[in-house]
Amino acid sequence: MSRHRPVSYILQPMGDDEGTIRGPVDAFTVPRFAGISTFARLPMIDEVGHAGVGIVGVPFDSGVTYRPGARLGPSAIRAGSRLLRPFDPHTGRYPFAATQVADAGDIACTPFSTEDAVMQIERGVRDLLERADRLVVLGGDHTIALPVLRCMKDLAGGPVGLIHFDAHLDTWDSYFGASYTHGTPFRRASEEGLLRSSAIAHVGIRGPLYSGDDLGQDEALGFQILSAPLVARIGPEEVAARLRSIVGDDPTYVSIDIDVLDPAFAPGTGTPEPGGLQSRELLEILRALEGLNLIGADVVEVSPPFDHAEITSLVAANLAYELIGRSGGGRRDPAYEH
Ligand SMILES: [Mn+2]
Repeated sequence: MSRHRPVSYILQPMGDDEGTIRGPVDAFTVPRFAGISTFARLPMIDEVGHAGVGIVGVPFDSGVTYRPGARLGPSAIRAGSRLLRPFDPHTGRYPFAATQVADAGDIACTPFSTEDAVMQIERGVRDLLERADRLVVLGGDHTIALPVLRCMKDLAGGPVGLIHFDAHLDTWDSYFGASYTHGTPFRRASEEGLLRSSAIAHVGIRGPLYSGDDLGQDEALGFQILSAPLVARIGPEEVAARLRSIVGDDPTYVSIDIDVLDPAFAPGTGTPEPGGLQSRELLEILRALEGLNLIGADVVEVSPPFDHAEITSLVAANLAYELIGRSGGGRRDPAYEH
């Protein structure tokens, strides 16, 4: 069958059974700066029917308390993902080759009502889970984690563990009387019974709080905290080991607020806090979480208007790449020893 295809859709066949899994556009045929930006230049989900891992954007930022702009996150992360290559030397695997990974586009939601948007996002994620086994979600502000977690609970058949990378607790009760904001998703998720309270942790917490009681209220929900100074002290491998002992082998959701990174590594975000993780530390923690029972994941709070030279969207794309690797396994290169 010879059918004309636009040059940007020359996709590399991948997988053991050559051709059954469609990989990214071949960068040796079409330069990285050409063509339409899907995540990592992967096919759209409509082109493959069903995906083992779907990448979906949620361009919503009406829940922010400081700088806006995360609604532009998904498109910037896709642009930042053009440099990703198909082989991951840290794991010896091709993360796009064990299962079909595809870009599922964006979930459209209203920017004018946060309550309506939360419902629309939940519906969108539920619909998408008919077509994808696992999701990596690109935000958007952190509000979006709540509707995603509602769907994760149903996907897992019960409350899920949570590894939450963030400068902030995001377990506050409300802002200006509003329950659904980017500072409250994990309080709501706890109240709704979406989380296994014995298997939830924050990583990278730092900076000033409203009161000393913030930590007490957070602890009462069950959260354990691996603060940013602690991460620097014990290192990525020990952080990952402690996280594994907290969440165990049961289904776990990973939520990455890009502000967990120091503003030097992620300036393009809404509520930056000095003293954060380095990109290298966070990437190494994610690599060391190999074997985690990952039910789903997000990367949120990338705000391109405050970014410089794509610093933030580049690291966000690489974090999503690691999350895809932890979601689908990836096919090992038998010839690769390192
Ligand atoms: Mn957050």
